[in-house]
Amino acid sequence: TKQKEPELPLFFGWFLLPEEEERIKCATMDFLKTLDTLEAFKEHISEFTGEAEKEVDLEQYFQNPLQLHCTTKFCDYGKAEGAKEYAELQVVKESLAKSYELSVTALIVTPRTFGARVALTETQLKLWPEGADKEGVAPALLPSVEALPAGSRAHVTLGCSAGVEEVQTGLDLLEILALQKEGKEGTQVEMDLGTLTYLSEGRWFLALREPITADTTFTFAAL
Ligand code: ACK
Repeated sequence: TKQKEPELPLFFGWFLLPEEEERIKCATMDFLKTLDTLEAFKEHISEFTGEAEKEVDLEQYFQNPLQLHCTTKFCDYGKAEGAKEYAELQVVKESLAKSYELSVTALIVTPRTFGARVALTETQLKLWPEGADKEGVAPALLPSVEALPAGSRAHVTLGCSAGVEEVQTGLDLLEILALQKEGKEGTQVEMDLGTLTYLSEGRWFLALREPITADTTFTFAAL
């Protein structure tokens, strides 16, 4: 008789503990509330609204994801390339259900997504699949992404605008990092939380003065 293949999840990743989720959501919402009142932001408002002068309430603009997490491997129930190989890695099996502290070092806001950049430790990078940074990246952006350190795409999606999928957050983050590397930074604004930089086409990057840490569990999405 043929043995049934073990089923693969939608994705593996670090999932924020419920109390941590609340704390991160509050802190990051406060930032959104401040951002849409800044003159520098209002100057570029049309990149969000499609027309100048129109106001935007960023808290309403972004829809919250169900559970805050940092994806390591998107498996798509086994349909994604390398899904089975990842699930079978010794380090993955050993790390399941273990606790990890993630460090958020920056926040990004674009007309599509709102996200937190995660700086992975050496230990955490062992769970970051090879090639994950460039998966689904547009050919034009590939050379810049390949020049970034492994794990550059690591993030927590905090919200997406209507009709945008969560996968976009990592792509927006990579684009911003590539622009920064090319020195294409625009207006800078000092905020309580850190330095806010504008990177054209409605892209904003807040480098946090103090990283925000979050306790997580490494596991897979049950859905
Ligand atoms: O914010 P995220 O990392 O973006 O969390 C979700 C999670 O998997 C479940 O959908 C991410 N995701 C979706 N599709 C892909 C993909 N093709 N490559 C990498 N990550 C993906 C999404």
